[in-house]
Amino acid sequence: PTLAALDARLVECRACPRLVAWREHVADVKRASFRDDDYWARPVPGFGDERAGILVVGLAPAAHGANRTGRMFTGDRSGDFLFASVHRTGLANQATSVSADDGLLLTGIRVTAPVRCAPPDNKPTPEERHRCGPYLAREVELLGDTVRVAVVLGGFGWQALLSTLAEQGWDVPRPRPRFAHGAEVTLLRAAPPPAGGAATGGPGREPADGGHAAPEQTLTLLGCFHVSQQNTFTGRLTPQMLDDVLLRARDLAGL
Ligand code: DU
Ligand code: SF4
Repeated sequence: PTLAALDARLVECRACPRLVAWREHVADVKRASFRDDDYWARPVPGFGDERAGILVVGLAPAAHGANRTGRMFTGDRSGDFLFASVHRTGLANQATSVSADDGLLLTGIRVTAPVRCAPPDNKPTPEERHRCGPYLAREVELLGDTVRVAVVLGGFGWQALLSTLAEQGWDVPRPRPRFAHGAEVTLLRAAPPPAGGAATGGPGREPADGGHAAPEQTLTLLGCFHVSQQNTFTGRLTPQMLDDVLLRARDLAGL
């Protein structure tokens, strides 16, 4: 069970007929400025550090961005804005992200999305979100040892991540915490019972062997307006605002 194995399964997924049709249609039609590109036109894996302390959770691949380049947030204005900030805050080796082989390396941070195929109008349906959720759940699970902070870009990702975490046994309050720019919510998860351990301790979370259980795991969600042009061109999200969120994330992650 590795991230590479998860990605290998993910890129073969065709579970959402509407999104499969759209990701391939966009690749056939193309955008004039990219007419010489071979579009990826498949599900897009998470990208970056496999031992990340910070996970950035977006919405879904952009039709002519990640759906073209095959790398999350790569090849469009959203990615330009995001990676410039990731670089300014010391988490990337370069400020630009143009293609999957451009040499970009992320350190301490990873970028992903709750829906992995480009949706029409950037709007996945609730069913599509639900269907794709297990890929995010699995990714979070595989990062479990290291990830401390989730920077969540927009309300869609916020709701999707909270659902995923609730399913994985995190204590997510009801009613669910609301998305806002600057929202900060720390969730706890009790350590899972030791695999194959003496299951004689009865119910509850007490370790059966008297104190060798791992400490509770925590994950802090930081809300941030999405890096889409709707927000960045209008000044609703400024570079400084995003830098501040990423610096806060670094702090919380101990990076
Ligand atoms: O081939 P690989 O070392 O598993 O890396 C896959 C992919 O992730 C590559 O494009 C570099 C990127 N990456 C990164 O950004 N930061 C890391 O710490 C490790 C890999
Ligand atoms: Fe599969 Fe997710 Fe793409 Fe749906 S959105 S086809 S579940 S990868």
